[in-house]
Amino acid sequence: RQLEFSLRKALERDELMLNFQPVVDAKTEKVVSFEALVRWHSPEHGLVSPAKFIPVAEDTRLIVPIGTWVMQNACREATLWPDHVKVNVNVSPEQLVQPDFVESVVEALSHSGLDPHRLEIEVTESIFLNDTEVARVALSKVMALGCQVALDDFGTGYSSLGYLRKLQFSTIKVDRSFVQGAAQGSSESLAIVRAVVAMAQSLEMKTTAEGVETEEEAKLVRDMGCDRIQGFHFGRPMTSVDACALFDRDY
Ligand code: G
Ligand code: G
Ligand code: MN
Ligand code: NA
Repeated sequence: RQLEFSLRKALERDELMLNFQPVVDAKTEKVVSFEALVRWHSPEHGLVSPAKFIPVAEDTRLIVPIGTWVMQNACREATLWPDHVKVNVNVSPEQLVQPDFVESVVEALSHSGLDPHRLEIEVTESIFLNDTEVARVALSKVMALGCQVALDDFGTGYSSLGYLRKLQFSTIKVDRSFVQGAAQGSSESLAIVRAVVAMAQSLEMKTTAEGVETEEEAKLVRDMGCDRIQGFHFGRPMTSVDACALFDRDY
């Protein structure tokens, strides 16, 4: 594919960029973290959405060097923010099961000087479909370094809940389909968000509501007990310069 050919060159031609989307505390609405989201400005294809090129990268294993690049640059960027602000980095299943994954995290932390406690890795339930034990061991090792691990897009995968007994995730991210469904009055979505929040609380995990676009949605998820909120209402993915500028104000 043509996209694949261009993507192979993207790293060496320096075409990838990171954007950062704020995650706020549900009560104080202050920024507690930024999620790093990769962007690709291709001379041949224009601005390509990660929803389009990440799957290509995963199929071709290009996700490994791209993921390493994202990890290094996200950690370095986070050192420019106040100490209480974390960085969330998405990690694909294929990346997680590389033998040198843990080493690459250690390297990103040591090169940047970022405190491991300020790094939260985001994985989806799909990591528990294949190579379950390899994934679990890799995550245990990064947790032992002091990093946190969040479960992204929770409820949209096909995995069982058994793995929740084996790994102490710091955070469950409630997928935006449930958040927006609940806000539109779907009683099923409401019930699901409530159940996820209750489950997270009893497992001593935090919840982040994703895809919050309006004040009403923010109020709803706050009232349902979500700890943190992410979504266009509090900030779109932005450049690192804009992310830093937020701290010149009252955050
Ligand atoms: O930023 P946006 O909402 O367009 O992202 C679309 C998808 O791409 C999301 O599922 C997001 O998790 C994924 N994505 C964005 N950046 C990264 C990244 O650095 N690594 C991986 N593995 N996925 C990413
Ligand atoms: O899969 P993951 O949760 O990592 O994906 C993050 C994606 O969600 C990014 O592409 C980001 O642009 C998108 N996103 C973030 N906030 C919102 C929102 O409020 N509404 C919608 N529709 N998408 C959002
Ligand atoms: Mn994510
Ligand atoms: Na998500």
